[in-house]
Amino acid sequence: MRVHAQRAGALLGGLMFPAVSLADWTLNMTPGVTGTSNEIFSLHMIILWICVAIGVVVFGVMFWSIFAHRKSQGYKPANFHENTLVEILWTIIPFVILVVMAIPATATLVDMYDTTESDVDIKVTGYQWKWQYEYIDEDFGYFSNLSTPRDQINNRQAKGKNYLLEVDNPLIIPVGKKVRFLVTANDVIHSWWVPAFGVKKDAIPGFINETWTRVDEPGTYRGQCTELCGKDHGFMPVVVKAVPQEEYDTWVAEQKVAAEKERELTQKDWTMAELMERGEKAYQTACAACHQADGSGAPPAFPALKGSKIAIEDMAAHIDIVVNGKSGTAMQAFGNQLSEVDLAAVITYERNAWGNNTGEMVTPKEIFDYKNEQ
Ligand code: HEC
Ligand SMILES: [Cu+2]
Repeated sequence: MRVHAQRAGALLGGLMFPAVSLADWTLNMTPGVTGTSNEIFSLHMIILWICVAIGVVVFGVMFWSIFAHRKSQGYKPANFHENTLVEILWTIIPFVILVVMAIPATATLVDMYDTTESDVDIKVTGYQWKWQYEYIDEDFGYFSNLSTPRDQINNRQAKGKNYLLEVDNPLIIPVGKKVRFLVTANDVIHSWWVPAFGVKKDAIPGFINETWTRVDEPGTYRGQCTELCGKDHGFMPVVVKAVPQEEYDTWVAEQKVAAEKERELTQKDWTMAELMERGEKAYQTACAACHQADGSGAPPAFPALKGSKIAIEDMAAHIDIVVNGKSGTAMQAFGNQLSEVDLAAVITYERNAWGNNTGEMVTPKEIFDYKNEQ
């Protein structure tokens, strides 16, 4: 009740003293930072003012007519049917208004759908519950996971400034360049949305939707998945960092070197301790959402891995379910989502953590061979 009273008070205050509270009480949409978002914003304003003008004229005439011709003034109601002139007017005027509104709206839509002549192409894939970004012309890609600590989510820690709007690896794009996004999904329908860009595109398995943006101001822009996609729908934010071209070029070069290093790591001889350390990290980012940090799962939906038959006995089945997933369940195929090193590490981790002390390890090479045999 008190909260409601406070909010009502704030609203009333806001209406009475707009200047004072405008800073944190904005009723209007925000114009965003791209050409498209600004076009959408001005379209919204034009249409809004057309509606306001129509409202003022229609209600003005109506209230004035009612008032000026009231019964106490001795007016007698007219009693006629069909007036061709009036009927033609009230058809033509709205028609003209609609056409006037459709012209700028169509121009904006045509512009939004024009994905030609892009400078950078990025494939965006929605997963339960993260985004994958692949730089098509550059031959590398990565996953972008929520980075808000579980302790904040579970109210064991105060919530941070960008609570649920922060990720480990943001999408990096150059400023002033046309960036084309090819949007799709791997499991269920998601939707990639960055309000400041005026970009929102459904990510549908089996389809590729295109959209684009050009950001002129360097900065960090945040958005969210905006299609109800399951349990952690609210936990797959979008973070885009627009950086100057030189910075972007350096970053791309680094990513390519890192991707090459990762491929080399597959051939290295790994020790148990190294795999366990890496496996724990990979497990916390990729698996803990369902199987929990301590491997206890959330049965019956998500099985426990601690003491699970697959995790302590059948090694082949263990590799198979992690690499290929299990169709028809939430257990997705991680074969393409994680590197060979991370796959080997996470499987080794599961076979030895939480008292699953099998002492067995899987090497990245074995995973590499396993994948190639398929
Ligand atoms: C989106 C939720 C989800 C995520 C994330 C997830 N799993 Fe699973 N996992 C499941 C479900 C559901 C099953 C049960 C499938 C079935 O019905 O057999 C399962 C089963 C398993 C099993 C078999 C357990 C058993 O006893 O049957 C293993 C092993 C496993 N997952 C490992 C992993 C690993 C490793 C990761 C991270 C790389 C991971 N899972 C991420 C949902 C998930
Ligand atoms: Cu989603």
